[in-house]
Amino acid sequence: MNPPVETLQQTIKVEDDRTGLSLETLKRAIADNLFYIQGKYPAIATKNDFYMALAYTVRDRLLQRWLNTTETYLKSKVKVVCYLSAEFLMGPHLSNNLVNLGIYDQVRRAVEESGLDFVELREQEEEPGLGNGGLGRLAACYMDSLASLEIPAIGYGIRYEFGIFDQEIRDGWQIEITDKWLRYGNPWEIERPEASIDVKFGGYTQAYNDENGHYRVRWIPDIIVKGVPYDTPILGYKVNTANTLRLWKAEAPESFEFEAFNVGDYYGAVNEKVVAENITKVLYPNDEPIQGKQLRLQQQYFFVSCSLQDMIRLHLHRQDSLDNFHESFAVQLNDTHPAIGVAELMRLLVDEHQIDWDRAWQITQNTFAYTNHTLLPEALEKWPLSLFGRLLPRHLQIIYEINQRFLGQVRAKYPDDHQRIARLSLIDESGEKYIRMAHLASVGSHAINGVAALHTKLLQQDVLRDFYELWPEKFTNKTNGVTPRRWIVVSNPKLAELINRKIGTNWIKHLEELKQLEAFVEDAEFRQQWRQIKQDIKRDLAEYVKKNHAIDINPQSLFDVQVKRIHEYKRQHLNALYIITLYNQIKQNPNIDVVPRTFIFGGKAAPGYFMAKLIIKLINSVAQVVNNDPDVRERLKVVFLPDYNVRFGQRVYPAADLSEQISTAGKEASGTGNMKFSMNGALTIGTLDGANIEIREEVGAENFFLFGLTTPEVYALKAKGYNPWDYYHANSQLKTVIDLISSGFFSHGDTNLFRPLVDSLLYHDQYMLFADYQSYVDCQEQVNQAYRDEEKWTRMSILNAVRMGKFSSDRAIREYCQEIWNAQPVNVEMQEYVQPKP
Ligand code: 9GP
Repeated sequence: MNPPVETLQQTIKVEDDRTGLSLETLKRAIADNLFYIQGKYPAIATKNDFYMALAYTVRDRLLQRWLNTTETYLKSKVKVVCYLSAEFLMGPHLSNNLVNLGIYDQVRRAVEESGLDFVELREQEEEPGLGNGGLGRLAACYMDSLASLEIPAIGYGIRYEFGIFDQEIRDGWQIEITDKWLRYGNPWEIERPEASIDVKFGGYTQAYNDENGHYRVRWIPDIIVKGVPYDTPILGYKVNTANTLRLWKAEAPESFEFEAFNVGDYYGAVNEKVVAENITKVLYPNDEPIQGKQLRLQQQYFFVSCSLQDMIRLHLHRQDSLDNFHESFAVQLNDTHPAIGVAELMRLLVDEHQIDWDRAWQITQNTFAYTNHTLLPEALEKWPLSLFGRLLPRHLQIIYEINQRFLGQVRAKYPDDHQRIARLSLIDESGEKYIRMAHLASVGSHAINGVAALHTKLLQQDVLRDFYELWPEKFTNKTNGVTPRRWIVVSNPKLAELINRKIGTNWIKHLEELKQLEAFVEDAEFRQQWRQIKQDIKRDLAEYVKKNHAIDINPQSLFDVQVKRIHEYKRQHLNALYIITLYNQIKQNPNIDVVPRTFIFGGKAAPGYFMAKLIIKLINSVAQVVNNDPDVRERLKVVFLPDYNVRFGQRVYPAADLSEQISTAGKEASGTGNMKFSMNGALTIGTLDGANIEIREEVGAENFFLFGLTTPEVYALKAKGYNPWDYYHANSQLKTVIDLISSGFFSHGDTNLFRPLVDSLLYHDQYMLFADYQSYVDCQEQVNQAYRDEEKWTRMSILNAVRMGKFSSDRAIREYCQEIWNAQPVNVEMQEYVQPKP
């Protein structure tokens, strides 16, 4: 038998097929899993079978840690952070687990020595796309940091059967394809039917007096749906802590099915099942008006109720009374999607556990904290009262009661300020009545935070101003962060290796230590190595694009990348206007000396968001013309890479030279892509928006390409009366670009195709592209000049990456732990592996 491998904090002492880390053991485990789990032998196995066998081999090596972690939490009274989120955009698990276990190279060798292609198997993994973008990916980064910092945590969410749609591009348009990520099974999760939970919907309430004569309310629902948990281990980086991501799947309770079946209503029984299972069928793409979407409210209530009932069960397993529930759990509301939790916890405490209202309210407020992720008014959730009352009659009563007590407090502080009272109310009564979920979250939480300094300031001044005036002490800022494990070590192994050679590996858990690399900025050899890595990755990406999309791109050109959701406020079309500007310059003077650039776009548009889809069409139409014009001669290339997702992000961030962060100031709450680019040595062209401001502060103004209006300037211009026509008439370059689009030049002569986009710019330009256009074009010229000086560019690139310490999600999580959750790390001791008794 081979000796155990010392890769982890503690050695696993027993070398067996499920835990062993020697090459021989790993090879045998893969072969065994192929045979015993997949039921295949190599000659008939598919690539996916081999991937599954490998994934189970890795999962086995997580289990000891996972079970020890769970046991540690159950045995002691540690405080557990519960991250409630309707989205977790985890991305592929395999590589991340290998890195965090510290066995990447060992497993890779075992796979290769088994005669298999490691990269090919790795690419088999279907990524769980259970989120739309930034908000869901942030939740995933935070899960990684919580485990790496050894903070007890559970991520609670929804196990959507279909995640974010797969995107195809046909004739330049986005086409949505259902994401069947569970088609071949998911080796990382374990179903726990024994821990299922019932959730009620609809019906009515009844008042009664209990045996002590106390007034009580009971809820008699129309239907009951069963929530079945599926658990995925989330291992920290080289620690024993493996926390749990618990996602709920909706099913019909069997008893209901049988009842109908027994009376001969077979179809009724099956229908019940269909209705129940619908709840967790599909992720809602964001940016669509969701008001009135009953299923969405059902989803939110379903996962929140399951999660809170689960917490109560866990709490009562450890202690007798719910009186100190808030000392057991810190519950973070990731945006307003789980805000119904405030009313649900009150219902559970008051109706089901007979705790009196005032005490229940203290517990509730001490339990919850709320993160706001957007200032866009259309994204602030509100539910029509009628719909809400039909689905959750008891919660409506509870919300009324919370509101009445809350407005009583407000009245006491601001007597006769009726407007303020109407503004603060949990119910919007200005027209059709709505429940304001951000208000429910704010009232029911002890802490409220934004996700970047500017965003928090704007929340305080604007969206939640009345709440800020009422409770300034509740507000804090928690600037977002991203995990360096996935976004450097997994995505950019060559860069990680170079850093390791220079300063060791401590930076992976203490990103601020990257600063030590500043000492090497003047080292020509180091700069050469840095450049070479970027070059190699760009070449790999060029090969990938050639192979998968049949487009030739020049790896020597400046890779200018904008990848993120497609939205007017993110202004992908401003980027397109610049491309057309450059194109016009070349057409006017075909021998002009321009810096060769490849413009790379990626991102999905919400299926119902017409303008965003038209922006995709515009980019592809411009690409068609530019890429096929002989005058351009390979100096400009435009590619829209379909189906941008976590896996593709891992490929593209390390390859970027320039990161486009060009939202209208005051619109992007934070951004996290901006951080991933910089960490991988891309320079940013950006506005003073979201976390860009803090990134620029950290990397230095001289290493950041800044353009555009500031937020106060945007507000002032709006107040003064913004007229896009003024810019159109005053700027001949801009006018030429707009006229060219209008003329049908990019649409085979069709002058109608892009009219909605052009008209929206000319007549409204809500996101002020015209106002920022010239500043953007000028700034892009500075980018060109900087790129011509290779050594200067490399220095800037290095300084960007090594000054990114602040943007590790570890820093963000530490702040949440200290300032909001009051949660401490807990050491998980590894138990000696116990062989099952024969
Ligand atoms: O738009 C914000 C984005 O700026 C931020 O980085 C991310 C994580 O905090 O959240 C996004 N918001 C949403 O996805 C929906 O509110």
